[in-house]
Amino acid sequence: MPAAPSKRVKGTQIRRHFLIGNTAHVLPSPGFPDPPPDGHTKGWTVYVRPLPNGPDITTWLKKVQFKLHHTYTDASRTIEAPGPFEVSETGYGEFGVEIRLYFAQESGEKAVYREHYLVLAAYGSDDQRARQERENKIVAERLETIEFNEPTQEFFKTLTSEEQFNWLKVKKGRGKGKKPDFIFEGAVEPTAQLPEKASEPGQAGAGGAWSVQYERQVLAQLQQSAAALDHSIEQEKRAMEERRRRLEEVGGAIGAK
Ligand code: SLL
Repeated sequence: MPAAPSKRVKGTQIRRHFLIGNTAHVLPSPGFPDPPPDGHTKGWTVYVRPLPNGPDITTWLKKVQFKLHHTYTDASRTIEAPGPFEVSETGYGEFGVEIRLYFAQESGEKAVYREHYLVLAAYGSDDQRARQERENKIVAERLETIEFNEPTQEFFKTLTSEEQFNWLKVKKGRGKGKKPDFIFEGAVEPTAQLPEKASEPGQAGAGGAWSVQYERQVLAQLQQSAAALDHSIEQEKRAMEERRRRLEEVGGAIGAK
């Protein structure tokens, strides 16, 4: 018999940030069938990924279901941890990929739904489009946040464990007499929080644009709309829905810059 879910940690919320997005290439392109299937002009990958230098998302994310357009055979694709949580395909058209996130058993949380509308064509300023075409690579991704409200004690332990950073560490100094020393790869000290400032401002697609600064801007916008709302439970629910929608819009607008 499965163990009874453990007690919840009262008054605690744990938030995790991650990315949902897609890359796309004009075919033929390395890694995709050549010649491409009849009528297929683009190769793409839709994904759910950790932030660069963020904690391992598989501590809380155990399974992702991507539901593709019905023109695909086996439109429902399920990826189990450790992933990578991504699906690569070829095709001709854009559509909304339905994404379901399934959490660790001990969380006691139900699956959560997200959508990502594939971007297959170059977008943004003339310069940005020129670069995308030159590199034959389009990246359209947005910051997502998940909040675990009053996590179970067991889940809280997982979410706060040191091991979730292990994937960012590389072993150094394995020479004789030297103890293996774990160091972090990359310029940014790993953290469960967002970096204070975007490492490369405005460079969506490389993870560089997601920062505390950016988050504050988003939050400020959200607070403005939230302030206009009454505090009754019914209205708070509507506000939550509104925030989610705005976040997605802001994410989309950033991705489309
Ligand atoms: C469009 N509304 O016309 C969209 C439909 C269809 C996506 C997109 C090929 C699937 C397959 C494919 O790209 N489907 O032949 O396996 O833009």
